[in-house]
Amino acid sequence: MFVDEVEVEVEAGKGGDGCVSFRREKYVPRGGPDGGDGGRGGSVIFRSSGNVYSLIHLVRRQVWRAKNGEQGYGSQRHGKGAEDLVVEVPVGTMLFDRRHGFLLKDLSGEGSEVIVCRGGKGGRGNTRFKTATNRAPREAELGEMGESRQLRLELKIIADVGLVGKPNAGKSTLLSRLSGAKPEIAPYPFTTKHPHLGLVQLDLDRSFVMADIPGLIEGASLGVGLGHDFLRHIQRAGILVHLVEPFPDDGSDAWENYVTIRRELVEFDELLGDRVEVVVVTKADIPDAELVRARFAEELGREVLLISAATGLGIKQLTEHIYGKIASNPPATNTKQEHYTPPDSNGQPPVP
Ligand SMILES: Nc1nc2c(ncn2[C@@H]2O[C@H](COP(=O)(O)OP(=O)(O)OP(=O)(O)O)[C@@H](O)[C@H]2O)c(=O)[nH]1
Ligand SMILES: [Mg+2]
Repeated sequence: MFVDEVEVEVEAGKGGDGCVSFRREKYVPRGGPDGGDGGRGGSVIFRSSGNVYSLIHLVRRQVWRAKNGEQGYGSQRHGKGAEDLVVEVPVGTMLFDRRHGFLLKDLSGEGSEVIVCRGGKGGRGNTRFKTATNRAPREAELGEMGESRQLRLELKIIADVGLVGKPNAGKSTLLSRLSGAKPEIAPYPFTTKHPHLGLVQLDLDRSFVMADIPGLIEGASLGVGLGHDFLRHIQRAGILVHLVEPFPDDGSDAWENYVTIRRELVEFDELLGDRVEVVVVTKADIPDAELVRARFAEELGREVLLISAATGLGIKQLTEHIYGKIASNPPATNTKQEHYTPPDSNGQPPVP
């Protein structure tokens, strides 16, 4: 299952308590204080990893808690600090503080991390309270509580290229032909139920990441069909590749379909309307597909490509064409929706 939104609670560990203890040794009357400090509580860290693709592993557990620090002991032994709890999430995960509504961190690069809750400091043992006037302090500190937070995690895939188009346009077929990804493919609409990512390798040192999302239909920006839930996964794509089926089974017109999808993209996020777009007519093996391509080229006044994932026609040119565009259009990590003002002015500042 693919999960791209989840809410969890996180709690850092409490610091260990400081210890009250006095030296007891034979022949040493009134040995001084020797209580050690408590150890630090574990912090909770979120880290992005290229090996994790979904937030599904976070769904089953509601609270992510780091361990507490150990208490201090006599003979000036300090308690052990607890290990930090590291939670791995996919690259492109955004962490929001739910209570205050601000964006804590956008983990948009591989291996980036953020401490979401700091572990509590250990309390000082009574050794530390010894002074010239108080040689036998009976006081020690308690360990500090760890921070806690309610988080909302939202995954926005980061791909160089986002594939868009109506259901059945051939998006998943293209992705599976170009990469190792295995999206569902079938001759009916809404085959693909969630986004897929594929790495397209042109040669040894040229590659790009392509995202396939479920097909879009009229009203997608308002929630019709499956597309809406997934449109945000193309919000950050550097360029869009818009696939158009020349002669849809439902008898609809290819150009009208194209215009409809464009409208939905802009309705959803107007920045998508300005994103560089490569228009591609698919299923070139079907008679007269070339006529449809020519019509698009004329309407748009720019280059429109023609491919067949079935025969391989135009595929190499398409990947080269895409590669040429992505170098100057890297994935966006800051789109409109990510500038998010906290509704509550008392919001704590983000943890660095
Ligand atoms: N003749 C021909 N059929 C194709 C070609 N590419 C895809 N198809 C067929 O078109 C149908 C739909 O392909 P998909 O790749 O599932 O389409 P999609 O755009 O991913 O569809 P959704 O996931 O529903 O949005 C399948 O039956 C494919 O076999 C092609 O180049 N030529
Ligand atoms: Mg599909």
